[in-house]
Amino acid sequence: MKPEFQWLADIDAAPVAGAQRASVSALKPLASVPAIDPQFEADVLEGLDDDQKHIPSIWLYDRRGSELFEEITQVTEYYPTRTETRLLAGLAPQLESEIGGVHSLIEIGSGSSRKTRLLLAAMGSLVRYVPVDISADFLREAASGLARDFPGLEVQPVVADFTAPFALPSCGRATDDCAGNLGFFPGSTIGNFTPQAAVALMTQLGRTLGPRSRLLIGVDTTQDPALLIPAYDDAAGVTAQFNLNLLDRINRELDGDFDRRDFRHLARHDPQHGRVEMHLVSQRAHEVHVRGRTFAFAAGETIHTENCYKYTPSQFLHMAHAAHWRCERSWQDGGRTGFTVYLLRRDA
Ligand code: AVJ
Repeated sequence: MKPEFQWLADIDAAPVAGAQRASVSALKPLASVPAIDPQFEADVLEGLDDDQKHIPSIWLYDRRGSELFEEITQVTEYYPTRTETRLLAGLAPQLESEIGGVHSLIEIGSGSSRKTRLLLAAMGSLVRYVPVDISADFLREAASGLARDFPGLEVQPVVADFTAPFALPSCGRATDDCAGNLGFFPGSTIGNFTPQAAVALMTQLGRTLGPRSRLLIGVDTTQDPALLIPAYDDAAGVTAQFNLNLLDRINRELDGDFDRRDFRHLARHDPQHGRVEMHLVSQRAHEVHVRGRTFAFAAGETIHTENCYKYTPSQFLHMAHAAHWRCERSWQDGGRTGFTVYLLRRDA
């Protein structure tokens, strides 16, 4: 193995990220009760106890966080969304002839489902849309909007943490008819995962989607700090609000007493890991309480809240192969970002 891929050395043995987590529940049209999530509590209490305080980025996406992320996708400095949307608009009309007989589109971490419309409009063979997202209310709204606009389409939302194995709802077809499954994992969300976790996730998605299924996945490759830093620290401060919302969520759901004025948003580029990191920086020495526990902050101490890896094509293809996917086609942005959409196929 070449040194640049040394970090891939032991990924084959890596366990599925978060496999111990809660399982899927079907989406029910209930009033939303913000139940306390024991995993959230455990992640926060453990993460704040570490030398480098950290909280897994999945917890940024409550209702408010998902709304703020949608706002981020609209700010000028945030190039990934519009770059990927442009790529998808170009490739969508080619997909149907490229891959015939696709009946189900399964979107991983669906958010507002905006990019999905491009695919649904271009692929007449699709009869079923399965959006999978952790934010139930957000998912419900996006799903009902799509069901309204594509009346012939069966929409089957799944509320799930997709980092844990989840089952696809039955599509009433022969169980081995997976060649018609097209997974859709846009937004470079794969960048939230370390190389090991990304391979584990793609392996698990391959099992869920089934033999001979496909995966259309967007991956940001940008390494230029002049593009990256403003994208993760926009002038209007939307990304800062998104990051700080995590403190409000802890206060609300875990009896915390964070004062967001004591923290500042920080985005920093780590060229060695090829990633952007988001942190919340304590502005003074102080103590915070969560669930009756006390956590001390030094001035300048940070909570690491997100990693956004920018995988190069060779890194990404290495990971895809390790997860038993092969590349059928790819479409790369010709501009400064190098953002790439890959069409992967699972052999068996
Ligand atoms: C949702 C992981 C794709 O990494 O660009 C955007 C998250 N965080 N701004 C990204 C994010 C701050 C976003 N992903």
